[in-house]
Amino acid sequence: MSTETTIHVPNPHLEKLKEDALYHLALGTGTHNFPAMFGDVKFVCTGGSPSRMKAFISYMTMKLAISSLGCELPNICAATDRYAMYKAGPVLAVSHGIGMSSIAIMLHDVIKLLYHSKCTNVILIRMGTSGGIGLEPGTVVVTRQAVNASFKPELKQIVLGKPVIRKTDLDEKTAAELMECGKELHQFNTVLGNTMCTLDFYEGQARLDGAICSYTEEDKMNYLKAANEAGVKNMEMESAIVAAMCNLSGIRGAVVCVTLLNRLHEDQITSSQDILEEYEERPQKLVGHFIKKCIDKKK
Ligand code: R2B
Ligand code: URA
Repeated sequence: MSTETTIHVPNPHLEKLKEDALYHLALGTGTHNFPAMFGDVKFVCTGGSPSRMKAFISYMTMKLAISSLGCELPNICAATDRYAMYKAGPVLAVSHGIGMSSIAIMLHDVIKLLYHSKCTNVILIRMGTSGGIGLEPGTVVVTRQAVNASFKPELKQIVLGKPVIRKTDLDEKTAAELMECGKELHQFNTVLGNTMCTLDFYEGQARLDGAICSYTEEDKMNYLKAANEAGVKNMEMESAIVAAMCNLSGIRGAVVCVTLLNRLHEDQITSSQDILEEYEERPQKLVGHFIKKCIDKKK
């Protein structure tokens, strides 16, 4: 019996489209042969910045010993500067910008891209940065559940003016395998826990250093401690939509973020550029190890 999981697009209107223009990726089914370009994709890796995705794909090219004939891999979405996309063998790396609305648009287009390409058994992983709660900076957090600002594992989206609640659990098996990879690498601390996904970096994450702040330092500390007691290990701005959209489209979703600071001690990110760059490489190393292991297992 086949155990292939296909991409699910729960949208009956798509069938009626003669051609599908993925506007924000500057790709379309009328102009590009999706199955030929992307049919072998098994891992979609996404992170905020285009340059981080470019660095990640060169790292994966080396790690998987994929020949690029000495050339830099091209940005597949070069006709737009909204997002950047690179491909090396079964790995697709796409940037997502900052925040849930930015990543949601990219995910709509990438999920349709995978569907039109007839991809199967796809794993999607967000690799990013975050603010830790009670963790040593540089710790890598593998997300179990994305939670909202009230620490609930749900995402409220407004559709046709009404709230729609979507579940934000991430794939348990992938999270466990990523944790196992953290142990094998043994290069930095990796923990499993809940990630709070916010709409804002400043007031949304209880900072005192934004242009606007409507609470006291005591309010801030009480909130962060309550988050910690509810199992929140870190805060960032995209995990909930990754979880919700992967759940709805039959994709195994994961979120792996390094903590840049301990929010119980500080609000501002003041580590040197060298330290921050080394921290940002950690999720990539973990995900690179995971992908290589998955591929080696299939051989
Ligand atoms: C982490 O870092 C960014 C904000 O600086 C945001 O994209 C996130 O989730
Ligand atoms: N990204 C966030 O969203 N918050 C932080 O504190 C650091 C990075």
